[in-house]
Amino acid sequence: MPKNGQTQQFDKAAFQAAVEKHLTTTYASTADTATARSWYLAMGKALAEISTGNLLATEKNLAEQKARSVNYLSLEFLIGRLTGNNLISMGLYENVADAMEEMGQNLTDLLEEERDPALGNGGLGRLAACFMDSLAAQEYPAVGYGLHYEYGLFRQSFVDGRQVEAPDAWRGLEGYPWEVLRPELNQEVSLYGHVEAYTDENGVECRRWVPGMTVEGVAWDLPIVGYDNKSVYPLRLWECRSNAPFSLSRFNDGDYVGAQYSALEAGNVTKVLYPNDNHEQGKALRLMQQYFHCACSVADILRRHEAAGNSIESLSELETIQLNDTHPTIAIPELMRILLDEYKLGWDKAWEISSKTFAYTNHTLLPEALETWSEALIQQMLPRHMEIIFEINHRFMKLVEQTWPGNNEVKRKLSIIQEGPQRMVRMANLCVVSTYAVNGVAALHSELVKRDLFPEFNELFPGRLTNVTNGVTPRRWIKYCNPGLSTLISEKVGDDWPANLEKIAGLEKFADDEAFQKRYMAVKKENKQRLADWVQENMGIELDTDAIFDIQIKRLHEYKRQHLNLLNILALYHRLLNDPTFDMHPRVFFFGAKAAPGYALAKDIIFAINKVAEKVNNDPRLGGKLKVVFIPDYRVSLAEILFPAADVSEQISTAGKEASGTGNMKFAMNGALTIGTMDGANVEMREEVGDENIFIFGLLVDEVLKLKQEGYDPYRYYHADSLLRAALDLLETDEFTPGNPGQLAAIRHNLLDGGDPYLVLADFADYVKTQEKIDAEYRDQKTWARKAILNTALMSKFSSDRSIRDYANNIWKLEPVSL
Ligand code: GLG
Repeated sequence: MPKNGQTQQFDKAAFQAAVEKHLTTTYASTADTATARSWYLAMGKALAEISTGNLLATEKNLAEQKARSVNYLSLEFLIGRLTGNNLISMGLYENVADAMEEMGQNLTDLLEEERDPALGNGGLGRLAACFMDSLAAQEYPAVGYGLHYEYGLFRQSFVDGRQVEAPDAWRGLEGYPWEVLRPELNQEVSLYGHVEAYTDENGVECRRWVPGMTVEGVAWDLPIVGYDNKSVYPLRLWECRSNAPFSLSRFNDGDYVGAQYSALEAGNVTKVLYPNDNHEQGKALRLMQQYFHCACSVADILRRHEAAGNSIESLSELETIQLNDTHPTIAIPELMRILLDEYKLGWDKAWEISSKTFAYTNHTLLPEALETWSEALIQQMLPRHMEIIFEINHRFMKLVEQTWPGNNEVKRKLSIIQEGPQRMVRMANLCVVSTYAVNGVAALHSELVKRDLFPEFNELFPGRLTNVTNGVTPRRWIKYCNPGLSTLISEKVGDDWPANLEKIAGLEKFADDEAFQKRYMAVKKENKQRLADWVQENMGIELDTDAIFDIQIKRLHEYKRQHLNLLNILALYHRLLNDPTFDMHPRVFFFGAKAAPGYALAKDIIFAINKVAEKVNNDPRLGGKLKVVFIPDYRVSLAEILFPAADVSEQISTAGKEASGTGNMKFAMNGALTIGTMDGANVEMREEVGDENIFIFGLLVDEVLKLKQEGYDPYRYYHADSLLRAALDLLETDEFTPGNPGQLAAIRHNLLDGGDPYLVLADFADYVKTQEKIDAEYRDQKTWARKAILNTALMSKFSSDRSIRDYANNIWKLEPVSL
C-alpha cells in the first residue's frame, strides 16, 4: 500500500458526502434509485475533485520552482480505464472500496461501468500512456498533449465472422468523470489564407500569415496521478470547436451561408481518431488534426513559459518537446513561425532555440507508415509553414553540399522535399534535421534506423541518433491487472516493487522452490479461470483451464503474422484428423485484434480465424484438444484479463519489422513464455531471461534481407513441405465455410502468388517445430513453473520507469521535482 500518496487526505465521511452530492446534483439520481452507472459516475467525480486539487498544486509548484519539463506530444494516448488505476496510485483502493460498501455499492462492479477511453490505435498510443504514468510516478515534470476525440478507436463486433465497425462514444451522454474543462487555457488556431510581406516600424522587411479562418481549441485535462506521491500531471486534450462567424474572408465577402458550412467542416477536426496503425492515410482532415494539435500545444507551452516569468530566449533551457512519431512534426515550423513572425527573433536565433527544444521518437521502419504530406496541401492549409519548411530544407541542402560536394543522389535522398509528379514533404527527414535527438524504441530497431533508414544522417549528425528501449508500467500491467501475482511478489520481495521494479529480481531465488512454484501456478490457474469465465459468459464457449492458453493480442497486420499462427492451427487440425500417432496437449489459441477498416487482407485474416474457430470448437473428432477464440473488441480493459491468463505469448513478426512491441513485455512479466522471432524487444528479453527461458525461432534480420535479395520463392516451401501444403490447401476448400469453397482463399493467394511479403512460409517449419517443443515442455509443470517465475523475475528492465529515466538522463536532462 502506498505510504506517501494521498491517503492521509482521505476523509471517508466527506468523500461519501461528495459522492451523494454528485449523485443528486450532477446526475439527478437518488441513492435508492441510482443505477450502477450513476454510482460509478458520482464516485468518479468525487475522486476527480481530489486529483484536480493536486493537479493545480503541482502546476503551481513547478511554475514557482522554474523546473525544466518535458512536453510529450502525441496524437494518441491509449490510456484505458482510469478509475481503478488512479485509486491504486492514490493509495485509496481499499478506503474507497470500504466507503462504497457502506453505501451499498461494490467497487469491483462499479469499475466495470467505465468505458475505456480508447484514444489510440495500439502500441504507440499505449506507450504514451505508460510514459505519462512513469513520469508522474517518478515526478519528472511533464505535460502530455493530445486530442480530445469525440469518438475513439471504433468498436469491433463480428457478424458471420466478419469485422463490423461501430463508433466509440467513449464519454457517453454524461461526459467522462475524470476530465476537467480548462476554459482559461483555450487557444485560437488559424488555417488557410496567404502570406504577405510588409515593412515593420523599424524598416525591416518581414513576412506574416494572413489566415483565412480560425477555429477554437478547448482544453480538457485528465489527471495523471503519481503512484505513491502527491504529484498529478495533466494529460491535456484539445477539442476543436468552430467559432462563428467563421470563415473570415467568406463572411466579409457576404457569403454568410458558405461561412457557416466551413464551420461545420472545422467542427469535425477532433471528431474521430484515424483508425490506422502503422499506416498513413494522407487525408486533409488528418493534417488539420495534426496542425490543430500542434498549434494548441505549442501556444500552451509558450503561455506556461511566459506566465512563469521566463524569457523566450530561455525556452530550450526550461522546456523540451518530445514528438511521438512524426504525427506532431508540424509543431517544428509552428514554433519557428512564432519565433520569427511574432517574437521577430531572426532565423539563426529562432533555429537555435527550436532545434534545441525538439526531440523525435521513431516507431517504425515500414515505408507505408513513414509520413509524407503533399506540398500543395500544406501550401494551401498552412502557407507560412510551407515557406519555413522550404527555408529549413534550403539551409540543410547547403550542409549536404558541403559534406558531399556535387553528389545529387545523396541530396535527392536526404532532401525534406521529395521530388516527383507531386512534390511531397518527408516528415521524418524534417524531424531528423530539426531536432537534437532521435531515438528508436529497442536496441535492434535503433541499429536499423542508423544502418538502413538514416545512414547519411547518422554520418552528418554524429550522436543524434540513439536508442531508448520501450517499457510498460508495472502498476497497471502487474499490480492492478494481476492482484494474485502481486500479493505473491510482495510477500517475497516487499511491497515497494511497483515503483522499483529492480526488486522483482528477488523472485529469482524462489524459481526452484516447489512450494512457491505451486502457488505461482495456482495464481496462473485462477487467472485462466477468470478469462475462461469471461469467454463463457460473453461468447458461450467452454474452455478447459488445463489446456495451454496461447495468446496473440495486437493490431491485425501482415507483418505481425497472425496468419502464421493460423497456419499452425490448420496444421494441428490436419494432423489431429489424419495422423493417428499425433498427440498434443490441449491448447486454446486466443486472438484479439482490430483491423484498420480499409485493410482488406487484415479483415480476411480475421474472417478466416473466426471461421476456423467455429469449426474446430464444435468438431467432436478433435476431442476438445484444439480451441480457437477470437475475442471481439480487444481493448485495454480486456488486455488486463488476457495478459495474466497466458501460458504462451505469441511475438512472431518478421524479423526487422516490429520496432519493439510492448505486449511481449506485459506477457512475460505476468509469467507467460514467449514464442518469438529475433525482432524488436524480443531480442533484449532473451538477453534478460536467457535462451532456455524463451522460445526463439525463425529467420534473423539479415537472413530475411538476403533471402529477399536472392529472390524469395514461396512455392519452394509449399512444394517441399507436405504439412505446410496441407494447411494452405485447407484454405481453398469449404472445410470451414460449408457450401462456400474459396471464401478463405485470399490468404493462400497472397502467400503463394502474392509473393508472401512477410516470409510466412519461410518461417513456418521452424515455428511448427518450436510449438512442438512448447507442447512437450508444458507437460513438465515443474520446469514450466520455473521458467515462468524466471520470466517474471527477470523483466525489470522493461518497466517504463526505466525507459523514462533513460529519456530523462540521456535526452531530456530532466530532474525530478517532488510536491
Ligand atoms: C509502434 C511499433 C511497435 C512499438 C510501438 C511503441 O509498431 O513495435 O512497440 O510503436 O514504440 N505503431 C506502433 O505501435
